[in-house]
Amino acid sequence: MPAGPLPGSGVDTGTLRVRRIGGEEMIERIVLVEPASPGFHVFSRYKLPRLGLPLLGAMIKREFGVTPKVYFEELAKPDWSEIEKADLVGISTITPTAPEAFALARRIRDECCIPVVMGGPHVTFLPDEALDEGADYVVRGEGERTFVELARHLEGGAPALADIAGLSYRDDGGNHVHNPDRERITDLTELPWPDLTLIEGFDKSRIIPVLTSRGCPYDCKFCSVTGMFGRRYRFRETGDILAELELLYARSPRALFFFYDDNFTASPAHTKELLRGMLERGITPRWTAQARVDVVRDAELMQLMKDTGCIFLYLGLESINPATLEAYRKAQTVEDIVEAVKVIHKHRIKVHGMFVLGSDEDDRATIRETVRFAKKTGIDTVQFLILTPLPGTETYSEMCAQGRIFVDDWAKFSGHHVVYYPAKISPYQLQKEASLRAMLKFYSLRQGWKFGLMFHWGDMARTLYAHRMLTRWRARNRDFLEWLKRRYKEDLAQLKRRYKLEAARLKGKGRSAEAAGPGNASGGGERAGPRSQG
Ligand code: B12
Ligand code: SF4
Repeated sequence: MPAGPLPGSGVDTGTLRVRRIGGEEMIERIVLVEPASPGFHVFSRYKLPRLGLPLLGAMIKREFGVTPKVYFEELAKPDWSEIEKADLVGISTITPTAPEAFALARRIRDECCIPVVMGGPHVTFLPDEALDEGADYVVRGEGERTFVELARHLEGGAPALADIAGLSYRDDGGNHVHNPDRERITDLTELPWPDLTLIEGFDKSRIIPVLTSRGCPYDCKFCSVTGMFGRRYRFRETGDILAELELLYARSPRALFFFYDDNFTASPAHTKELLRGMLERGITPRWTAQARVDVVRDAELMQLMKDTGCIFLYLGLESINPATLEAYRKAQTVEDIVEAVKVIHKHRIKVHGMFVLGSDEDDRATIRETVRFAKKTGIDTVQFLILTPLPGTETYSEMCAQGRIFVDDWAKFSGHHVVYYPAKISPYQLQKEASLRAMLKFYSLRQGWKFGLMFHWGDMARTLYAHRMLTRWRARNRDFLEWLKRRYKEDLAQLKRRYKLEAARLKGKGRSAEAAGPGNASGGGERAGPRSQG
């Protein structure tokens, strides 16, 4: 490759390396990395990679005939010598893993001079940040085609960078360029199956992820799925899914299959066709999936789910506060939730309830009521997440505009930390109530031993494990909790001062308060933007 700036990278190619074979550049060695989660979550025990990288890996194999290395850091740390030898490194990131992803990108930029491309939901919505933090290229949205076109470009062929839809990069002057968005893939069946065997260390995994659809027509305010994959369901053909399942089941008959779809039963007709096909072909692993509460409206669907081996359903319950459900635009009622849990249990399938606490309609009582509700309805496992303004969501845009986000460490945007000012409760109280009290109440030691006395060993193990993870989480996050507490005290003191000044002003005695003005009186700028304080 001729020396000089690599088109679009803004980086001198005297240093960026692309292999030259027979006079042509070749992208031969590709390394793909998904960073580890920055902290514990209730799934920490299971090492679950997203499907983006094994899918891109399969694409690269198909289009270039080369086998990339895929590292999911929770299973295997990337081998640095492989990275040093690579022609292209791809890093995938969601918001909580962004700091780790950026650190890796910077290290590769500084030490190896290999082109780094980043993709995934976080950088899709904030590509400028990624370009500033070590990425040479950012692939926004669905990455399959954009990534292949970029690799072809880096080999010295067409298309030109400016013609690659969905790509962001730096031009020769170092300015950020964002090409127009790429159309989403209409026929998912044209994609290869994610190649899980590419993931280092995945052979020991007892959970097999499968994806049958993309997109979601609902538009929950806190969710970035619609921005990423669109508001229209796109389904793979049933025959294609069955063929993939057959292969995976033959390979790992004892594994638990996890349908990663945001709503596995989005189209009951499709799902029933798939489940019937599974029964006919004898594909009956234990499986689990994410669904909405309306899954229970179709009795035949529920029966087929049971018959094919469904053991657990992950339900986005979000809240038992009707005002919150409305504010989230969840399009479900508390009655729907109660009915769903009842019917699913009738089919001897367990329920994992996912709640999002801390809307502007929630206060301490709502959170305590939610725990009571979860216990009373017999939900088997729960996740009380804290509302998190994730880039790409309306919640994020709204809170940024209102200056309510006060944490600038993306690793804390995990659903386990309060990063914004809630409306009816202080950040510290929300943190204490939702991530500690609520979770510890649900996963109490007492509950664990109770399960033991009933010989429910699985429930007992789950409860005790969750309890242990929570106490470890509390120990690891002591500094953050202390910091929030201090802030809470400072906020209270500030409020008191404001109140006093206002009262004095109203009584006509507050000449000094008036002189200071409302900006000074409120301690102006205390609610800093997301990237201004830690
Ligand atoms: C399975 C899943 C999980 C699993 C595994 C998670 C993991 N390893 O991170 C579990 C249950 C553990 C989980 C947990 C969490 N999750 Co989750 N999860 C998903 C889910 C449902 C599917 C992921 C998937 O495989 N998608 C399908 C593949 C094909 O998409 P993809 O990986 O994004 O890849 C495509 C593009 O992004 C792009 N791309 C991706 N990487 C790269 C890299 C390169 C180089 C290129 C070129 C392109 C590219 O191309 C790919 C193909 O088109 C998604 C929703 C969704 N539909 O994606 C949420 C999702 C990823 N999760 C999300 C969140 C918020 C979380 C939690 C924070 C919530 C929580 N506390 O439970 C935790 C955090 C975990 C962590 N890692 O820190 C958000 C992330 C949003 C954001 N802005 O970051 C999503 C999008 C859901 C949402 N409601 O918005 N999750
Ligand atoms: S939370 Fe679930 S139902 Fe709501 S938009 Fe996201 S994927 Fe769709």
